Amino acid sequence: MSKCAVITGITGQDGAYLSKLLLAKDYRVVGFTPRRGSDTHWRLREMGVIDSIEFTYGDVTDLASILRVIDRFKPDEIYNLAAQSFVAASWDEPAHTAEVNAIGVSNVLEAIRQADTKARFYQASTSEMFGKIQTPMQDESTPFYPRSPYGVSKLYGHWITVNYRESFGLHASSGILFNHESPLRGIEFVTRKVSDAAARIKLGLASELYLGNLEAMRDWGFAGDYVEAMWLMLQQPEPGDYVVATGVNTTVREMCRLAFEHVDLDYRDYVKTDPRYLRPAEVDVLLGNPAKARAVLGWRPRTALRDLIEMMVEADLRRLRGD
Ligand code: NAP
Ligand code: G4F
Repeated sequence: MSKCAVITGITGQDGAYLSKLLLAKDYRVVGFTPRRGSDTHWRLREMGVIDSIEFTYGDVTDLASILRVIDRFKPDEIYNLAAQSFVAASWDEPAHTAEVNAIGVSNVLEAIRQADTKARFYQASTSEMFGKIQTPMQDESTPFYPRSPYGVSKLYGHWITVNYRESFGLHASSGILFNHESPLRGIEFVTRKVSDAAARIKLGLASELYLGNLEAMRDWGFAGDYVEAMWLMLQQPEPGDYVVATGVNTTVREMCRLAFEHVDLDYRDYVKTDPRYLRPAEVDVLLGNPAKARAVLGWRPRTALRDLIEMMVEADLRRLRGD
């Protein structure tokens, strides 16, 4: 019999890639989504999976809605991707960020406990928890030092996952994923902001791009590769915590160079800085060590940054041309 997976945050970037992966593995995929005023399903449509997903209304801040989805679908696996995921916005809405990213996780775990189900649980943790880095390369044993309300809220989500695993024996795993991008990335994140701008400028639809800190370094990978690691974590006999990263980092400046070079432009002619995009506290550098994911899960990143950025610029060119 095919397995059933519930995905919170299914309408986000990772939700779209994970749905595609699970459907290809013959899962029954249930999307747990809050009711929104506007259409939030564009990624699932672009991915070509929307008609294969069963949707149910729910919000991770509402324990009853999680209990209801567990009772109704009896999932084998629950992937908690729901979040207020934009770091910059977390200083503007710290309480909401905590409600979704911290209390929301606690609610899903508590629902699993109360329902007394054997459902396996995945928590979408993040390299932002390392923040002001304590070691040049970060792995599962690196101390955390979050630098934003987002990072702080995610740290609660991570530790409550560890705690429910240790307290109640839940098969609950925490994936500490470094930045991962794709053509389905939200436009507010820097890679997509750059790929969209490079495409617009190439097509004569824009003439400049304003960014914040060009010297920040991130370990960027492809979302399509990273969702495989999520699934692999839940196939292990024992739950655990895993860093998922490429082991290579790059500045925002160099990422801009790659994007503009792909359309035969020099980023220095178009990219300007604006203090509006600087953060109250910055995460200057992140660099992950995915050795454990490689050894235990057999997981490897397959997409180099240049290929990823080119894929994103090409997708934005197609969208803007209406192809
Ligand atoms: P995303 O595109 O921002 O998607 C977040 C999803 O969460 C959206 O579907 C959103 O729905 C949903 N959501 C927000 N509030 C909710 C609530 N109260 N109840 C239920 N759903 C809610 O994020 P992503 O890039 O796919 O990332 C997926 C997860 O991985 C997030 O938890 C993120 O923090 C984490 N993460 C991401 C990265 C990365 O580089 N992408 C790295 C590490 C960790 P609406 O759009 O309708 O609000
Ligand atoms: O693309 P970003 O907004 O991603 P950030 O803050 O690293 O967070 C993303 O990755 C985390 C994993 O580490 C996730 F947990 C989180 O949910 C999210 O997906 O910014 C990347 C870097 C930052 O240093 C930022 O200051 O780019 C710098 N940056 C420079 N100019 C900019 C801009 N970021 C954005 N969004 N917009 C700019 O104009």
